[in-house]
Amino acid sequence: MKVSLFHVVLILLSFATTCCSSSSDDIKTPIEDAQDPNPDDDDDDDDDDDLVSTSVSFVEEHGQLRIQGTNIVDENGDTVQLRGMSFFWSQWNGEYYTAETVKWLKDDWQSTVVRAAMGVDEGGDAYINNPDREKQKVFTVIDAAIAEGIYVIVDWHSHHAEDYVAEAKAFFSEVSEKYGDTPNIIYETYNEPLDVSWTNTLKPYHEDVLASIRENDPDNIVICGTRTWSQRVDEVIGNQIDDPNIAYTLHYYAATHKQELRDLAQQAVDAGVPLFVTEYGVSEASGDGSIDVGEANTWWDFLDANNIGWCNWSITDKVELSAALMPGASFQGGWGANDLSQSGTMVRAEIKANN
Ligand code: DCB
Repeated sequence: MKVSLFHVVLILLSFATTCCSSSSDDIKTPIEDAQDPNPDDDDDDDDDDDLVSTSVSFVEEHGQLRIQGTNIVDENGDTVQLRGMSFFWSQWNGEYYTAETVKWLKDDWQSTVVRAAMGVDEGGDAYINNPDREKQKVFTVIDAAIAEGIYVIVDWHSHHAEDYVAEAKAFFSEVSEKYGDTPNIIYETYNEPLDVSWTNTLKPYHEDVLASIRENDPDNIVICGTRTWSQRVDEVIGNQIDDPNIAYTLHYYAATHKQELRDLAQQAVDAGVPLFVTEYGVSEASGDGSIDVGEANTWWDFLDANNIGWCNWSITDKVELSAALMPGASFQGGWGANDLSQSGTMVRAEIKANN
């Protein structure tokens, strides 16, 4: 039988009136949600603008975070231990700073946090020389984290941040002005200081940058780096920054740093210093060398026992053992088992088992 275009239009019209007049249209099915690139937005751009999503994102569930004692707690006062991935230095592997990668890390890895590690000064072609380009990569990750309903750490990734105070203040002022009213943002003012004094250099640096943030954002958490690659969290004891929502950075590489560093961290926690592991590796401190599976597990147990949140170093396909990805892995997520390194496989399993 020959069906005319007129018949097709009639059939479609009658289907549209019966199915779309019912109020069941207000609820999206899980399948519709899974196909929707932004299941949590209002879908104002499509015809049926009264669609309401039934899924609640992680940030919708937990809302504004704050520090209570040594823990991060959510808007209901319940402890939250964030687990997720750090991107690599933005100036060297910024191709992974995509909305699709963030979405994949949330959907497939079940990450509840990601960290944008904006390269500041290293290598001569980072933020200091190309501020707009590097900032745009960070904004892409922040926007995607907000769209996906996960938390995002904005990291000033440098070993010499005290040499760029004005630049750090301008950057964090801009970020906090743009995003300070969303609960998603966590600021990390200085990735890894070298051997400089907490009291004389680092604390004043953090206080200075913090002031730029607090002009725009009174309450989101700020994480502050500590002496020698963010290891000497014990030096903060009795000398904390005067703000209710500060955590201090602890970094470790499991094949290098072991019980001795856990002991320093435990001292800090026992003295009331809140910690966050904004990066760690299961490899040696070089980011390569060897992987220590036993120590990686001992560290995860330690972090869980103390409710310490973490991001793993890192989302890159560089040929090094801390890299989560194998060479050539897509910049848009969608990674299969063969795209993940040993580290990536271990860390993804750890996140999925706990988040
Ligand atoms: C930290 C840095 C991070 C660095 C990793 C692994 O540095 F925050 O940026 O990442 O840990 O070393 C590495 C990449 C390499 C890249 C190198 C460039 O994985 O591919 O070539 O950055 O700098 C640490 C952490 C601990 C220690 C030393 C460093 N430590 N460090 O304990 O001695 O020298 O960067």
